[in-house]
Amino acid sequence: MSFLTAETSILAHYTPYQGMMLIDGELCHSVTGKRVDRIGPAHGIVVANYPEGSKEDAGLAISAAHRALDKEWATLTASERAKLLLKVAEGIAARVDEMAMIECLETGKPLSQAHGEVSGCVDLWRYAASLARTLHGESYNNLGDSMLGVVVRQPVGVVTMITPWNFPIWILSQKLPFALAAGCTVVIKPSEFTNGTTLMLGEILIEAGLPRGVVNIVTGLGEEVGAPLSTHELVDMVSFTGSTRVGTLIAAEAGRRLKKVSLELGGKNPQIIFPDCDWDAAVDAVVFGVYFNAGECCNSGSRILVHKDIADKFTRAVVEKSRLVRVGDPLNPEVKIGAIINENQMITIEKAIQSARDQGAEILLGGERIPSRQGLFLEPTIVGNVTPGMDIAREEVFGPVLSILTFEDKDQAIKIANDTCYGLSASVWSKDIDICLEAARKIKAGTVWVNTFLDGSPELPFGGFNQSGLGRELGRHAVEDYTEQKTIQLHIGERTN
Ligand code: TXE
Repeated sequence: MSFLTAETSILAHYTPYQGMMLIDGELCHSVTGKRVDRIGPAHGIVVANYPEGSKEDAGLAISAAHRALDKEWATLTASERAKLLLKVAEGIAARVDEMAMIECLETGKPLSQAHGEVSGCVDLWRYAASLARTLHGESYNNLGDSMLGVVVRQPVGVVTMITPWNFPIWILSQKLPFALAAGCTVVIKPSEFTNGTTLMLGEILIEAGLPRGVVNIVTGLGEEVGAPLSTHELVDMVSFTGSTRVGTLIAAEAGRRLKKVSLELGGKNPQIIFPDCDWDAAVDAVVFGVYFNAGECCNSGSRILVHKDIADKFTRAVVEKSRLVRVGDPLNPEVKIGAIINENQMITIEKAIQSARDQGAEILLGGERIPSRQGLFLEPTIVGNVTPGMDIAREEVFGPVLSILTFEDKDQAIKIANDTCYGLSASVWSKDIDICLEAARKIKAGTVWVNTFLDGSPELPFGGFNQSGLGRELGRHAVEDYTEQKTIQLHIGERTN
């Protein structure tokens, strides 16, 4: 394993981003005026500075969103709304480099990956614009001579969005443009670790001409700002991506008040490798799948299930390929694994590795923190001799840590694949179409890839079974999730009795 160091020349010219919240159409400070620095996890320097919002700011933002619901926003045609979303897409496209840089510095992910994330968002906004124009209701002309039924879609109302730190602008873009396409108004609370791209998007929304109050952004801590966003009486729907622990809490609070909830939570995603797989493609997918975004990815391919006949050879191939994955400063173009988001997350990962050791697994590669004065780095880690009952096989680690399990036949592979509380994604690697289709049908996951991994498209719904979440984002129904259906029933003609 080799550690690559800083491209210091880039940082020498960097000025920390001074973000502002967005409430009622104005870029603003928090009510208290307090601000807080974000220290980048890769460089140990201040990379940005933000308002420290509070309950009061959350309340102001929710009221602004509520006021905006029935104003100009409600009167726009689908075509006008779509035009605005397309303008935002162009605004993001114009600032990709700047947004990618703050995303990289705040998350610690490689700049090239941050670049891919931000530029990918442009297409999400464009796709949502297309859905704005196809959203429609239904009519029923088969209810008897004197009745006509019309079902219209109306915006659900004020939607709050609480987002995490792993793909800050991508995850927000899976939600926000679709809610706007439906005609909702929104309050966003980004993760306190990664406000940057969300606040830049706030600036873009103003430039695009979004009416005041339609989107509001409040920065701050989860319990201080996030909690009121799921309990306030003027909030109609909460859309959350983050940990299963906080998601459960939010769903309980919102549920008690009968608010609509959508949740995108964790995963422990299996890749099942059969002996007849395309060997090189499968090895590549395993290595990419676990180290992409330093494993801080709900879709991370964190467990592989390998057929016993090829287990030794396949494991050796994955270990060898993993040795070539470069860890280090995310500004260095050769680096594929950047920094871990914060010390707490690093400790969580270290504990998971230790628990694997304690439970009898074997560390085949890595397993240690890389000493660095500036940042939080971990060696790419592979854990072998893992059995389905071990914590490392069942719990989300959210780090560059791969567990390798073996299976004897297809039925056992499917059983192990389904043996966690999650159900976000999975993949199957075989040239036998029957095996692939049977596994795809029987694995309980929101996405099953066949002979590929981590692919996606705005057209395809994304979300999980079981404790991986509630509801789906993306896909052609994504806008409908932000609507309520209303039945309008009309009596026609003279009454006969
Ligand atoms: O997430 P949190 P954390 C998983 C992953 C990781 C673990 C912890 O396993 O190790 O979660 O990460 C806000 N009311 N994922 O602690 O706390 C918080 O401010 C309302 C999976 O950072 O769930 C942030 O904006 N909001 C995941 C958001 O919730 C609250 C991505 C997510 O933070 C709150 C990230 C509260 N009481 C972590 N407490 C994925 N599905 O991709 C916190 N928040």
